[in-house]
Amino acid sequence: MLSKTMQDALNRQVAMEAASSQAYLAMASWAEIQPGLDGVTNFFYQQSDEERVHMLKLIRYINERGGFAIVPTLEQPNITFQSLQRVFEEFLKHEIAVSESINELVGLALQERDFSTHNFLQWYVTEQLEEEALARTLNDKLELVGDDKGGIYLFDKDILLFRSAISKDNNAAG
Ligand code: OFO
Repeated sequence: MLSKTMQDALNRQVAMEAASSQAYLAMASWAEIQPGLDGVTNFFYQQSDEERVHMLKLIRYINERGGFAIVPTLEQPNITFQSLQRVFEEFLKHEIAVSESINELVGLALQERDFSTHNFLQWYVTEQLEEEALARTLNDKLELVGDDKGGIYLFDKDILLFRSAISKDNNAAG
């Protein structure tokens, strides 16, 4: 059975994953109305779907452990961006905040001697490692490209390949 403290903390993470899904959905929608950003658009639609899956995993886990998962109210995320660079800076900032939140949860699970939750959270630890690495790589690439239109064209064309390359590397390392 989950302690009340652990349940509340996991429910806060449910809200954070839901907010991530909304934030990335807004990025997808913004990218979709910019000319020529099909790759970025697909990337953020996929990213948004993944965050929903992360939220669902938490909901199922909380209920499975005798708790009650709360479906959260959502605030409207940022819906417009000054540039592609701003979108990816925000993406990285967001992923760093999620990693910090997961680390807090892991610490709490240990403190509560809740080893099932500690074990469950390891999946999120690995996922965050991957997502932060991906967000950093994409920011580095955009910095190299600057305002060069040809570079942005190639970035957009290859963005989904960068993601699969990073998850392959991490799976091989793991
Ligand atoms: Fe939920 O995976 Fe990153 O944020």
